Amino acid sequence: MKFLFSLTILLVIVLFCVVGSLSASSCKYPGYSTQGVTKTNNGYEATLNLISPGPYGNDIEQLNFQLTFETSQIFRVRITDPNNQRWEVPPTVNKLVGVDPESTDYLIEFTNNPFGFAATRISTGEVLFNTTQPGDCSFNGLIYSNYYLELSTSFLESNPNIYGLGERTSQLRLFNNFTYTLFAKDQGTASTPNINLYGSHPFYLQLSSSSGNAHGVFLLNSNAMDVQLQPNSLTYKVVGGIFDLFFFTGPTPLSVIQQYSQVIGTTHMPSYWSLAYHNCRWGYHSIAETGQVVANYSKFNIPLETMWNDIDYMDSFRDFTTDPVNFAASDYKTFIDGLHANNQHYIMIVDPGISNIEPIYQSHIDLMESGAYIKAGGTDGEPLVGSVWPGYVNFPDFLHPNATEFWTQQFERFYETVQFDGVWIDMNEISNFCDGNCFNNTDVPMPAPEFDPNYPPYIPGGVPLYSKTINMTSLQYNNTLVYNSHSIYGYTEGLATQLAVQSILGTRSTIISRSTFPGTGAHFAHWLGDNYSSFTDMYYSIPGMLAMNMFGIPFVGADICGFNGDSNAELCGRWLQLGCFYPFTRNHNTFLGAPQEPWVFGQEVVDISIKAINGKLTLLPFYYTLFHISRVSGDPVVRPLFFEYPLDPKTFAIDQQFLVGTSIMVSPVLAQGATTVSAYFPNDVWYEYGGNGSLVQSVGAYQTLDAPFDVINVHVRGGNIIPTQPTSSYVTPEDGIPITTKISRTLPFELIIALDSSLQATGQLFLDDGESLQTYVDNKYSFIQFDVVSSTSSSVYKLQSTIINNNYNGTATLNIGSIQIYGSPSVKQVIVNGNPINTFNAVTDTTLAVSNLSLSLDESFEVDFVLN
Ligand code: MIG
Repeated sequence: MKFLFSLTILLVIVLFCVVGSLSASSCKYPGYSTQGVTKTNNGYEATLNLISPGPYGNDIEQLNFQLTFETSQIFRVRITDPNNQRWEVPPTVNKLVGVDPESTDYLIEFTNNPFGFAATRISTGEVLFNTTQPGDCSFNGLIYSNYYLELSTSFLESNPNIYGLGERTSQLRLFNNFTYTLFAKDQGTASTPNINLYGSHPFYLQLSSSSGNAHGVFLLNSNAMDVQLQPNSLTYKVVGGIFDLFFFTGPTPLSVIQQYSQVIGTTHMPSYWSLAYHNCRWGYHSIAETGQVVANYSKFNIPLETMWNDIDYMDSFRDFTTDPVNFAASDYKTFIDGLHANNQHYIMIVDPGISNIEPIYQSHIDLMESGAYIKAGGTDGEPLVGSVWPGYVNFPDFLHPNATEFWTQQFERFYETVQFDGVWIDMNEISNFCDGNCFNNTDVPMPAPEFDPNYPPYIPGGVPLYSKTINMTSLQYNNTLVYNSHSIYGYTEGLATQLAVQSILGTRSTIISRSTFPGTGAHFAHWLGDNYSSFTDMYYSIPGMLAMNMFGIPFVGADICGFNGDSNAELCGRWLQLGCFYPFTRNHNTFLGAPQEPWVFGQEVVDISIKAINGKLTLLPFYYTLFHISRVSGDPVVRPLFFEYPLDPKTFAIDQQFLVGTSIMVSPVLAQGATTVSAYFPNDVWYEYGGNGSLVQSVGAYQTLDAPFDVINVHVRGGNIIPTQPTSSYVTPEDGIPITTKISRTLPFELIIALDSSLQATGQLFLDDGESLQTYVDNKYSFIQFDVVSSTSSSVYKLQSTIINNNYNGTATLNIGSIQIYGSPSVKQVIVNGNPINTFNAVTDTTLAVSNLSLSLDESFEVDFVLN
């Protein structure tokens, strides 16, 4: 295969020599040619010359092509204009790898006229990316003009599995005949599926159906774009910037994401508490009402970790103010002090728009003094005026060097009144209630007479770019056209917010943003935006969350019980159960939505919520460990089934089930009225999680599982050890508040051991204080490895712990109280560190429970299970 491919290239080259400089293509848009590609120290470079103009004029005659080997599995291609500095995403966004590898897993080959490049996976000969225009002209050659760039690749196999290209509401595996638009926009997930939403993530993962190998491609570009998928090709149609592409050769889906994370940064470590249950709504009109909700959570014994307020708390919807009547400062303080006394937390919303209407207030004065505001194009630097909740506003310019100081100053002042623990940043696409510049339209003159950035010659998505946002003619720092920087606004706001909050709290910040861009996950988190209270939208939350995990934003979740519309007992009960498996678990509702706190639906939903939240608290050591692993290696926290079973085509489109880590499979009910669920079990060893830990008998097939209203089906994969801290050992004091993470993280651990068919299993546990900055870098953490080892011949299997790191000073106070073993043969004796014990019993023929242990986590231990 590879040989044939090289031969073809050779023939083509020979042909070029014969025909000289004449184009070898008779297609309309053959693109560029080169006199030759030069090998550099760690890659290739070439000068490209325009053969014939593209469809929109303003073609750049000469281009610079540069390919660098970043690592053995990552290479980067940059195509730039050597004579003109075009817009590039600021370097803060990506962390470059820049290692010159000694050998690479990929082979790069070129055609000179027209110019094209192809990357082959050396081990298999699979062509991963090939821009060479096909003889049938089914796609164009490279087009590179001022306001329009186009590049295509052909696929090795038709209709490949493609994932990514967000943000949108869509099934997990993308359609093969569809054009996906990428451009940050305030449109809710409840709108039409597949359209572009709040963030832009020009990354895709491609999985070969025949080999099970995966590779990934990231286009580092913040301009509006369409990515057109056809059965045999993928085409980027971008309205600006440069082609700056990163290629990841995998070959597993997991390694593709790890490699992508090497470029964009691995996740930030969330605070431990932020992984527990949050309650929010738009329409808690006062501190009294907010406080009543918190009190109700206590009254109904539902473990509430964090209470939120929406824009209701503000004075006339102005950022950094509080309503003097309904959220009076003294009441506010008393309320938050109360939360903190109960080990609960508080988060409120902040929007980017700063009110500029009379009476002018301090934040506006500060913004104007800082100079860090977005300016209306075509003026002498007048601030651009948009309209959001407070009315007319100006927007901070987070590319401006003064912006962070301005923003920090606002939060510092606000913190004197409101002692928040995290910040929710919304409307940062930027969302604008009128299109463009609604106050005056002074910014009509365009940067070039023939070019209106609101209506570029090619409009991705077909909708004028300024719709629902500010004019594309607006200017940020250094005369940056918002046309170019639009989709990184939320990302840059998040960075400033993170710095502000960290400096105030001195601990990890908890920032949840609506708009995101590659690199976001390294700094803050995301919720999936305005969904609808419907079973359909509950389903869409799963592919939404899985896609974000592929985009390096593992801390993500959807509005539980649904945002728009009214929820109901059945939907909310089901959604609470699913939502307690999201990494980010928050119930949130819209202003006019009927209340949807668990108790409004009666005791049954209250019970469901208690069980679901306790389930998450119980699993938090596992989730937290997954976040640590994600931070170190870039692994997703939740992932699609195909990540673990890339050779099983039945998993490729599954997005109604998902995995937590590699080892827990969640199969929720997503249909109204259903009391069973059809779940696929990949060919492996699976046990029911909880209950009796019974073995799933038939694998490699769909099974119908019982799913009464209060049950979400969860299974553990053989070969894994899951560290848990069951909350069942905690008794809520009669007049006290329900459990929070402050307590749950001190409880005795229970190891859930799911043995594989050779009686082996492995797992990890990461521990630290849950909130200090840099515990990993500063070596203030513990990391423990658990292994079950056995040899087929022996009559014993052993659980061993290995302390890999022991520098969290709370480790000694933690201990393992019990162990559950799924898949155990009959055991006659259990020996703990050499001493036989008798506190074990067979729950079933294959499930063994060991209780009354007290194995300190800061000492390694061994437990021997002697078989009958
Ligand atoms: O124009 O702050 O997505 O979660 O409740 C709506 C009010 C503005 C949109 C957010 C939603 C939030 C709402 N916001």
